[in-house]
Amino acid sequence: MTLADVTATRGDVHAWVDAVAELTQPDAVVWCDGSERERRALVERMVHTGTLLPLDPDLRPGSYLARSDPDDVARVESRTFICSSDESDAGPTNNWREPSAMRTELEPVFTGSMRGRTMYVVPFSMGPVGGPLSRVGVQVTDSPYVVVSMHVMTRVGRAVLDLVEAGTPFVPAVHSVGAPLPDGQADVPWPCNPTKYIAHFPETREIWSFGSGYGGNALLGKKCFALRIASVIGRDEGWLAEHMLLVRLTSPQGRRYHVAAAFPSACGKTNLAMLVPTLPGWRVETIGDDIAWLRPGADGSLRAINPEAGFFGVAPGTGPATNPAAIETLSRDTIFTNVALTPDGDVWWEGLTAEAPPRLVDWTGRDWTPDSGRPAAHPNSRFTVSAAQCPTIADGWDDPEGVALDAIVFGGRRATNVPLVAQAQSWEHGVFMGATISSERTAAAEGVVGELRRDPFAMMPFCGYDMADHWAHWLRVGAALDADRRPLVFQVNWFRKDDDGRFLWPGFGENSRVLAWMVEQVDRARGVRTDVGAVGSPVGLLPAPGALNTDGLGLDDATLAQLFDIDPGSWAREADLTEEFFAVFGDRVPAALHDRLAQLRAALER
Ligand code: TSX
Ligand code: MN
Repeated sequence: MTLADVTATRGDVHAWVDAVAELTQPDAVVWCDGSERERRALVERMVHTGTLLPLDPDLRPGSYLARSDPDDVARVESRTFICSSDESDAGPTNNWREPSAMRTELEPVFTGSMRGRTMYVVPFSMGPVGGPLSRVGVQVTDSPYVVVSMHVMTRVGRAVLDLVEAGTPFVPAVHSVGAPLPDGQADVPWPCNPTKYIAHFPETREIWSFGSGYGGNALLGKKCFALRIASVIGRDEGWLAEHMLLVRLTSPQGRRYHVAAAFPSACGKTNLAMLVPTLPGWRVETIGDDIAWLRPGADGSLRAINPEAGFFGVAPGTGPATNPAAIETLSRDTIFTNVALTPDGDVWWEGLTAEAPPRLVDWTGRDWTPDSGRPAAHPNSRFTVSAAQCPTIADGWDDPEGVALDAIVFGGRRATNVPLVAQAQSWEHGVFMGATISSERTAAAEGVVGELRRDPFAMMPFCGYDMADHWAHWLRVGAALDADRRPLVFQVNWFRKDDDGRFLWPGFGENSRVLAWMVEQVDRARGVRTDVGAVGSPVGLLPAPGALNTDGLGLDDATLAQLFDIDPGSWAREADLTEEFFAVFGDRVPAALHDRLAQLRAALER
C-alpha cells in the first residue's frame, strides 16, 4: 500500500481508515466518540501502562502527570516539512520536499508502524461543530495520550463523523509514534522513534506525522492543521489562520471590544489572554490563547474564532502573580506533561511558587532538591486543560459566528528601540509591523541592535506557504474590509529596558493601561470620542501626553520618555536590517512593504 493509494481513498472516510490500517497494520481499530466513558477507559489503560500517573485527588482532582521520553519534549522544526509541488510556494523559511518524493520516503516508515498497537480514529472539529468558520479533520493515531489530549483541545465526536460521512471535506491526519510492538513485547510509558517526520501536503490538505507523541508534533489539530494547513486553505479562500490570542475587553462604560494579538514564543501570550486588569472598571475575558481564524464578514468587519477547545500551555513561569486565572484553571481535570511531582502527589514547576519545595521528583523521574543544579520541570513542560474551565473565559467564547475584531496587536521582546505601544497609520503599515516582528536573541549582549530574531506575524514555524505571500495575503484581506469596520493595528513591547538592564514597564495586569488606550483609539477612529489621543512619530502614532493612563504607577517623566523614545540613528540601522530581512524573500515581498520601509527612512531623516 502506497501513501498515494491511501490518499486516493479519502472521498470515503471508512475506505480511508481501512487503507491507513492496511499500511500501518495495527492489531485493532477503534472509532472514537469523544465521550466521557471513552476518556475514562483510555485513562485507566494509561494509568495501567504507566503513561499517566494519577495526582492526589484531594489536591488536584481528575488530573494526571505524563513524563515523556527525554528525547521527545518539543516540536521538531528541522523535521517539519512543507510538501508543495512548487518549492517556491513553501518559501525560503520552510523545509521543502517534493510531494511524491516525500510519499515514497514515508511509505516504508509507516508500513507496519502500528503493529501490536490499537489505531484510534478521532473525528474532530476545529471551531464549534458545523460552524461557518469551522473545519473538520480525522486523525488516526496509535497514541491513547493523543486521543485524550484531542478530547480536550478539539471537539471530538459522532457529530463530526456525521459531517464527514455526509461529504464535508476533512483534513486526513495520520499519526504514529513509530514504535511497533513485535509479538508479546512489553510497552514503555512513552513510545516514540528517534527518527521523526512532521509532513504537510498543503495542496491535498494532508498531514503525516511519525515518531513523536509530543504536543505540536502529535496533536495534529493544532499547529499542523489550524496553522500550517489552515493558512493555505485561508490563502486560497480569502481568510487568515493566525498564531494569535483572542480577548474581549470591556470598558467601565460597558463598551465591548475584541482584540487579537500575535507574539513570538516567550512573550507571555497566555498571560495576556488571561490578564486581570489593574485599571479600575476594566475587564478582560479570554476567548483563545494561541490560534485565531480571521475571516471577512458579510458586513465588512473581520470576524474571528478560536478554533481550539483547550489550552496547551507552557507551565514554567505560570504562577499566582503572573497568571492567577491560569492557576485557577489548572486546579482540576488537567493533564500535566513533564512537570515535577511533589511528595504528596501534586505538581510543581519553576515559577509556580517563589521557593522550590525541598524535595521533588523531577520531570525525568529522578529525585530532585533545590541543589540539584537542573530544572525540576522541563522548560517546555505543559498543561492540557479545557478552555471552558478558565475563570476568565468569555461568555459566548465558542459562538460559531465568532467576534468582530476592533484591534490587532503585534508584539515582540525588545530591550531597545521599540516603544511600549505604537499605532499603525494604515492597514499597510500594520502589515509592515507584523512582517517585522522581532526579538533580541537571548544570548546576545543587551542593547546590541543587529542580533534580532525575526518572527513575522509570529508565524515563522507555522505558515504553510511562503511568508512574503502571507504578507501579500494580509494586504488583500485588509483591502476587502469596510474602511469603517477594519481593525486598528498596533505594535507593543512590554520588555524595553533602561541602561542598567531594568524593565521600564511593570507589565502583566498593568498592560490593561495599554489595551485601554488602544480601544480608546478605536472609539476615536469611529467618532465616539473627539479628544486627541495620539501624536505622530516615524514609527507610528504614540499616545498623546496624558492619553495613556499611568496613574498610580509611580513612573517618572524620564521613564515614560524612555519607554517611547525613538532614536533616529538606531532606527536607521533597524531599517537596514529590515531591508536585509526582506531580501531573503526576493521579489515576493509586496511593493507596499518596500514603500513603507522607504517612508520610515524618510520620516527618520526629517
Ligand atoms: O507575560 C508577561 N507579560 C504579559 C502579561 C500579561 N511577562 C512574562 C514573559 C515571559 C513569558 C512579562 N515579563 C511581562 C508581561 O507584560 N513583562 C515582563 C518583564 C517584567 C518582569 C518582571 C517585572 C516587571 C517586568 N517585575 C517587577 O517589576 C517587580
Ligand atoms: Mn503557540
